[in-house]
Amino acid sequence: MSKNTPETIYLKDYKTPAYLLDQVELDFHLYDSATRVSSVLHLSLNPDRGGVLEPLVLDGEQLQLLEVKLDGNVLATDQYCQSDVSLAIPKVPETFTLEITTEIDPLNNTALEGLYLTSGNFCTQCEAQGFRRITYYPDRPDVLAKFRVRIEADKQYSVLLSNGNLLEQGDLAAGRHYAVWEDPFRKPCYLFALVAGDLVCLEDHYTTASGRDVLLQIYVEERNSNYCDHAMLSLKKSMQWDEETFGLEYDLDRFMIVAVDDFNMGAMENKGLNIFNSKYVLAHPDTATDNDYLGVESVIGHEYFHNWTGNRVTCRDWFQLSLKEGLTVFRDQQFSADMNSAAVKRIDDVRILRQFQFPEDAGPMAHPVRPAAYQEINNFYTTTIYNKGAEVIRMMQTLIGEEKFIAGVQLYLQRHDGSAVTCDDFVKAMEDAGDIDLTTFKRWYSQAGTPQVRIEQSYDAAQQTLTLKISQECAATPGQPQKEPFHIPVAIGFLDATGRDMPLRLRGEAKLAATTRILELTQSVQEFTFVAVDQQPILSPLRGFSAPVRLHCDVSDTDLAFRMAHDSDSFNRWEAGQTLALHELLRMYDDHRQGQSFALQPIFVDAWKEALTDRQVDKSLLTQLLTLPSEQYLADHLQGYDPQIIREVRDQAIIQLAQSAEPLLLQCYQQCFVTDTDYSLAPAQVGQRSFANFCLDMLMALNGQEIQQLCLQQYRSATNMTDRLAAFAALVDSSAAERQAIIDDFYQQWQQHPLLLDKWFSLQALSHRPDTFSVVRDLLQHPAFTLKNPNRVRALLGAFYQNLSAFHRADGAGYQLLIEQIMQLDQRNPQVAARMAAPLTRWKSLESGRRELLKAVLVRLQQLELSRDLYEIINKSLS
Ligand code: B3K
Ligand code: ZN
Repeated sequence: MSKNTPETIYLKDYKTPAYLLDQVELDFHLYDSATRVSSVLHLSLNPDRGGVLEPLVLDGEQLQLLEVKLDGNVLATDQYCQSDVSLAIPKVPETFTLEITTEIDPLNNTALEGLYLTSGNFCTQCEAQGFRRITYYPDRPDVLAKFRVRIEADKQYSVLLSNGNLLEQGDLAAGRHYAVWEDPFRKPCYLFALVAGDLVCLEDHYTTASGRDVLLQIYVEERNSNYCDHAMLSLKKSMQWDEETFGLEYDLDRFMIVAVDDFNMGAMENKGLNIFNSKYVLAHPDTATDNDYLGVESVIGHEYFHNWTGNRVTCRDWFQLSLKEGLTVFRDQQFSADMNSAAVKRIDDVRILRQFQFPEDAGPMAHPVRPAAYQEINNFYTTTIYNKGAEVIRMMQTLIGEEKFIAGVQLYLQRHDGSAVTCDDFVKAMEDAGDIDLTTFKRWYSQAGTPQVRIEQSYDAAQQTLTLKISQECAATPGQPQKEPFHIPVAIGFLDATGRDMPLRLRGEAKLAATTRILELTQSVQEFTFVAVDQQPILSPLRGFSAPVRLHCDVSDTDLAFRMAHDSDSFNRWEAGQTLALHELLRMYDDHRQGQSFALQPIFVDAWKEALTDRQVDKSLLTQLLTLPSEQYLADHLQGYDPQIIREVRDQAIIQLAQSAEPLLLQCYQQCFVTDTDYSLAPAQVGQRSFANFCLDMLMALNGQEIQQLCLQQYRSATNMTDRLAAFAALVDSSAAERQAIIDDFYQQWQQHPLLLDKWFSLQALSHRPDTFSVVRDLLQHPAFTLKNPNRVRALLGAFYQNLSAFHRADGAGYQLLIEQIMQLDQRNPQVAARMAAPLTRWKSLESGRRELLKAVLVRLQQLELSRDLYEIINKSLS
């Protein structure tokens, strides 16, 4: 903890490493609170640095140094300098061997970085800078080495794992045993992993396209051994998909996954030994929902895909994080789209982008996809790096086309296999494969902020032309007062009066062409004129959400309703409905604020009811079409928003829709509720469940006793967790007489399942009931609540702050509650504490009363002793 302003690291200061590593040998003597780590590092001066001998500086934090030897000689304490964060040896030869022995305390490692214990098992997390908590080392991603690792531990830790191939294992005296692993691929230390635990192993095999046999292993605690089938299946699908789509095969003989309960994020792509938050491995119909299943599939895919995009080709420095994360998120999105409903996946991805990334890009933590500076790198594992980074990759694919994009990825991997590179290197490969100049496009990497795109259309009936005037601008973000225009692919289509797509022809083109057209915007304002447009079309702009921008386009609600019913682009059907709903809700918000009555207009209610009866569209998509925009999305469209008004308006709209369609909703529910089939993840079945549960949820808003009984019945007789949890969520949010009994029942039944207990906490914290704040306060005292487990923290506190009106209470009590928890958490786990602080940073967008309260709280917080992680967030949010 430090109150001194932490050092800022700048991209412009990047220098190649002074010394390079060839080979690393690590020897672990595992003991819970006194693990001894011996390393042998074979180092040599980096020829790039001009042959000048420099002091050797190694990174190291929270290590007890026992001994240093240089070329076999023990160094006296005056031959090296030790600080809290480094070990420096002023004089070293050009090539030398360093042997270092340190002692660390995994048991008391509460930050969950480096080597720590979780449920009594050892595991590691080294990205971004956790390896320096294991031993002194050049802890930077551009230092690559071959690792050989020996692990020695008590036999109670029956499984001893590290990266690569198992070379030998055996027994030792005093109830101990050992294993030796070697990873043939050079890697940066952030990809190092070690696991030692009492785990069971589930095995399968995969034969690669070239006929090699790969052993697949999933390691879990015994109690979880029945919950791994879906993860294994997802892994095999990922391997096959990467071969079929990108021609990429797995490269080692063994691929291991270990599931642990205490993990700061979702999972980690360590070479050959992925370590996962158990949330993204365990799945069974009794305990996991459809969304959990999809989450497992996508994270297993994501980590597996990193083997090429991240591990074989890695990042030169942490500013390039999106090089691996944006690209790998894009790849996992494509994978999920191919495995399930592509339209629904796209809608989900855009929803996430708007819910989290757009607010980030408009707030004090806004940063480019490739940031220019940071204080704490862990704060930069953001939705901008990940999700906007994926959108940037997607735009390149849109610009050059799918085939050339695949060729570009392959070229990038061939060129840079085994090295640590930059985002520029990736873009260069795309330019070469796509035969395109991406100079302007690269501004997406260096400029933060969400561009605003405005489209104005004018139709000339006499000339049969339609002109689109498209302009763009981007508001200032911290440190970037002025922006240059972005290169934006705008996919558009025209609908005729019957709702059919019209072929498009730009002025100067010979013939009518495809019905979706990519317009490339590279300047502040541009005009595009279409000819042979024989009737005034209805514009379908930004199809598939072809760029991460905010679109402004003057369209009537009638046209939106028409597009919601007819657009051939599924994404834009959904988008039209969302825009229509947004207009309605914003108008209601204004009415409410002015003390007037507020209600949806009949045109919206009618369009919504018509969509409800659509038999053509698949049910997952239908659920998306019918779901109103989130409270956060509304907040994002208001200056100085009042979360309470947003809540009342949106809830009222739901009640109005449910009232006007009650019999229909009941009918849909009864038709779609699946009772007699075996649980499967087939898209049709998933769609039916989501639609039936959506209808149930809408009906429950009416608080009728009959529907409550139906809901209770669903809760009690459900044959899978998707249906049970949907009923449980609706009951938790209701005033049903049985409500508390059901909450208790769920707890009794599932308290042995941490992941279900997480849901039990979350759903109570997400409730729209007026007593939610005091419920959350009580839950913080519940014996099952603990700050030690990140999942539990996210389940209760993370859900609570997403509950906008409960969290942003007018008296500021929500802020106080969160801050007390964050301050305690900061002592244990700064990384998670800083994440939990994200909602506090958005104070500027609130109405003045709450804004001042929240600001005052932040100012007080700034005076306290904070971790570097939390300090950066709080400080930036006030500057
Ligand atoms: N690369 C890891 C994230 C590491 C986060 C460190 N604070 C998981 C992933 O994105 O695949
Ligand atoms: Zn990743």
